[in-house]
Amino acid sequence: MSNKIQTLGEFIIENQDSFQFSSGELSRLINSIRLAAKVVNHEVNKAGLVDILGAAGDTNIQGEDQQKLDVYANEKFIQTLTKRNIVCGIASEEEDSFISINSQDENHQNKYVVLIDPLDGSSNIDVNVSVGTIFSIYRRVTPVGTPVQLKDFLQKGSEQVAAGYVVYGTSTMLVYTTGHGVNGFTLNPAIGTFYLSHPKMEFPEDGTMYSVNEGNYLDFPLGIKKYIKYCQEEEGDRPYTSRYIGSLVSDFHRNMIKGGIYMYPKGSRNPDGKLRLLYECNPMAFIAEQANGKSSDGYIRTMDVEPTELHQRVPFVCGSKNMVNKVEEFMRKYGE
Ligand code: AHM
Ligand code: MG
Repeated sequence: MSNKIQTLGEFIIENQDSFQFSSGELSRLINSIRLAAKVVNHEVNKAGLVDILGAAGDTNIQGEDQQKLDVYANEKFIQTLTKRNIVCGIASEEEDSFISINSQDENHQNKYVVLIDPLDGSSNIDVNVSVGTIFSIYRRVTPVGTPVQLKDFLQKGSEQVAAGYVVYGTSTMLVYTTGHGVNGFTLNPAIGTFYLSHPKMEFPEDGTMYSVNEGNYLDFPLGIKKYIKYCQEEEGDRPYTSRYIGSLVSDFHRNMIKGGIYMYPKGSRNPDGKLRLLYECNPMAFIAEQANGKSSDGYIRTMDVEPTELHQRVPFVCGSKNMVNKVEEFMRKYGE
């Protein structure tokens, strides 16, 4: 093997054979996401120029309407996946219902559906803080050549074929898994190429960081309150510190590299938690497990939760294995 740094394109081709029943379709799908991510990245990076280029809702100098970035990202991902004719269905945080692609065409043999949060953490865009894209890929359960149905999307997280995220941060990274570990690729913006920069990413088994919106503390289940206190209390040399960006992808990414836990528990304002099972929690859970981490709703494994609706919310606790185990221990002991 040469010492040449691998590009994402090369990596996808080289690893194609490791997919069961590989036909190149999944590789093409990940390639399309790579392409759309680059387009969205370009736009996200211009967000700070809003005073010069005009804010969302304005008309720019070319007479084009300026769009909100989350709407723009949604359009770009959907357009790319639709035009290249790679998937049979898409569900997005930005769309009320799922989209069926080429549903009238019996010859349409595509077998994958994608669930996507095109721009998560979008309240951070206006203030130049990292945002991300999250995606989750399943094999459809209904026959190919027929229109997709809701049940193609309402599959348990454990059925995912691939999942990943893009973090538009100080540098832009695409991190994904196809069930054979987690690899991270950093974009070289000068030439528009992603390079394998973080092979075989893993959560440290123990971490020091806890990420939670403590503004909601009074609302939290007792088990979570006790866990936060456990992290805060000076007893022995507990190493914990708090880090919360409020952008799931960025908080997760940091915790995976440094060791930590992300929590969005239920509360009276968010009785089922805030985050969405199908395109926020499950893909992050798949990545976490593939990276030696763990994810649960405080009691049961995120990827074992039975989905009942497209935009379903669940409590979410995800990160270094021993930290998630500790939260589950507190939840069992103290409960709600
Ligand atoms: P969004 O899908 O509306 O962007 O919400 C998801 C985001 C996550 O990225 C982040 O971790 C969380 O919401 C922050 O919520 P809060 O502001 O309540 O702490
Ligand atoms: Mg979101």
